[in-house]
Amino acid sequence: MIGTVLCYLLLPAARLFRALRDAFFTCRKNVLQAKSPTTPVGGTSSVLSRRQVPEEQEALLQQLPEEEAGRLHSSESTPTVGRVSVTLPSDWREDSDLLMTSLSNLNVASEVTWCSDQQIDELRTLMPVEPKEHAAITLAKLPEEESVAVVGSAAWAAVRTQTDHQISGCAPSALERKEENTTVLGWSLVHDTEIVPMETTAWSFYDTAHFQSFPAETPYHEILWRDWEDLSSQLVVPELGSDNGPLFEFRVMSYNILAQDLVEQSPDLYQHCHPDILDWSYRLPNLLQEIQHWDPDVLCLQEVQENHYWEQLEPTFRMMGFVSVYKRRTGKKTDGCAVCYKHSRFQLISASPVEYFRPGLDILNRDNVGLVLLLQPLLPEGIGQKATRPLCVANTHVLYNPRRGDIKLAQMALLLAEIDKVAKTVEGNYCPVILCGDLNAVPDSPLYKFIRNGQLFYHGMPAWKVSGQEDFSHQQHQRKLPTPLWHSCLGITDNCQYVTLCQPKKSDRRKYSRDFLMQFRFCDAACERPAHLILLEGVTDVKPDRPAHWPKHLAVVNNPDPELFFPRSPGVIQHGLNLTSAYSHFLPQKGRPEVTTMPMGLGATVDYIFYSAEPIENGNKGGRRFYKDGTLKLLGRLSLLSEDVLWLANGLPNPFCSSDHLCLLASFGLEISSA
Ligand code: KL2
Repeated sequence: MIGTVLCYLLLPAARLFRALRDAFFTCRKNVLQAKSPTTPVGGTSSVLSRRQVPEEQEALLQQLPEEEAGRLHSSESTPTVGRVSVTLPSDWREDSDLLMTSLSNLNVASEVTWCSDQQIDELRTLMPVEPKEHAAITLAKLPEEESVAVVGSAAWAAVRTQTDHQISGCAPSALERKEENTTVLGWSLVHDTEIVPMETTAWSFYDTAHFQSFPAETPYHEILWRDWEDLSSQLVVPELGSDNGPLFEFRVMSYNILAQDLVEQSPDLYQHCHPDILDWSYRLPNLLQEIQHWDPDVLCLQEVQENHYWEQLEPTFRMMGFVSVYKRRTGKKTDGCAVCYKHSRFQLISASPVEYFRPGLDILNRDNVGLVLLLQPLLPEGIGQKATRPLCVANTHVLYNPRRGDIKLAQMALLLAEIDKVAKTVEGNYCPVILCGDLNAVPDSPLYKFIRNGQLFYHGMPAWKVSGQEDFSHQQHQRKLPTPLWHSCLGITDNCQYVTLCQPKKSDRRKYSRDFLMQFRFCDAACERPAHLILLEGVTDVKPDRPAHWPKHLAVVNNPDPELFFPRSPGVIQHGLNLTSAYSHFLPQKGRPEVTTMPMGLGATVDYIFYSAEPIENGNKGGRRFYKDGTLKLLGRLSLLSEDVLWLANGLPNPFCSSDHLCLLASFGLEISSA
């Protein structure tokens, strides 16, 4: 009996404990690094950050035991990254709260197949604290309201008393939605009726023979360690002099969270994963905790499944203090993009969904979408008559198909045209722009260069080359990019601007192309017989028949009144947004490329955070632009990983990272000026 308990309960429990403790230290260290006050720019400017002990967190700190609060405040502390021995008794006591939280879950779990009732009873007797107490704490409910109201400073409204198991350093909120009986708490998320396999899987994974194994002594978080890179000290802003103003600091996350429907549609892509870790009930809490942990102010998500958005993500984000905007992909696709922003930090000016699908246009016949928000940063009170420029945030998930670079470029052109419209001020310049997304193109591919250099000569280019995902040069038939890339009826110039916005109307010189006029042949107005039309038999008494394949709507949907004739620049597309990447796509310390995803075990960067910068004059080498920070300053970022490191963790997703992409996180400072 004792042997059974030791083998089946205590050893797994010890491993579980080690995993939780490691997670605890990772969490704390990462947050301490990420949230440590930013070094003043050039030693002169101050960074106005709510992270310098914001009110909500201060209140929380007061609820924590003193030593925990002290640890949270201290940015110097370098926690021991846990390689915890399995000698239970001392460790058990030391972090019993953490362990108890997870062990208590076993008591409410109905599906713990490897634990008999008797074994659980015996385990209970080992618990130093009455388990029900913990279960009650873990699963305590919010007031029973159907929709969870945003209360006060909503982000932390759900935090209860100091008896909560707040893991210091983690965003200390306990979130729960009654309907799902789901609780986010520290690193463990628990269901009322069913144990979420986070705990079990996290350790039992080590023992599963068909996984690529790595030494059980090396916990996931150590393998997958991501440093916070503080870039603020590198900021040189000499022209601003010594009295440059404070900055509005905010963090932006871009994350492709892997829609569950896509997992289920392409199981072959995830054969390397244990089925349990692909389960949405396993992935959701992990994803939420990761987001909660890094605590972004702006969150750009891709592959957000619509039912998960409305039933789980949006309500949870609301409780975390986010306002969320969602755009589902067109057609039968069930996922889409979401942009969420903290309502304590931004006010929405406008939100523009962009559908790339345009009926009748082959180059835009896919169901991808984008979303462009204009946000007004909310400055803290008491800093006088100050203001910042609005911030334009765009998010997209571009077509995957590696062969169809033509479509990818056209999709990007549509998004850039919308950004141009949203971000352009009355004076004709742009407010700061942040463009996030999964672009399904690698760094230095033509698509990437187009965004970064503002220009692409594409004439005669094979379509597969655009994204750099795969080499199809050996194939006999290679689709070439058409010139011009898209039809004029799209109403978008080769500078990626809506025609109506870039050309004043000259009605006397308006010309319509034949192609443009032809698309009106079967429009509703054309099919309706004017009441006063003289009846001529066989001429004006018949309706034109719309062919079945003919689109019901006009190709131009977003742009009701385009100038229909405008000059094209064959073979070249441009944009004027001056965007550069928050990431360098290279890990200098490792001498390896950064990786944001691992399709079929091959690491690649396809996710980006681009931001507005100022081009350096004469800094154009071979078409590659060089930038310095402008109104928007890159203050830091969460380091990415290399492919070899992800291999050690069995690729993506794995028990620790619950998407097939890594999240990107960057911290920015926006100049504040006198209003
Ligand atoms: O690479 V992705 O994964 O940005 O994470 O975006 C698409 C692909 C996503 C939405 O279409 O589904 C994945 N082989 C591999 N992955 C595919 C394929 C495919 N043939 N088709 C779609 N996806």
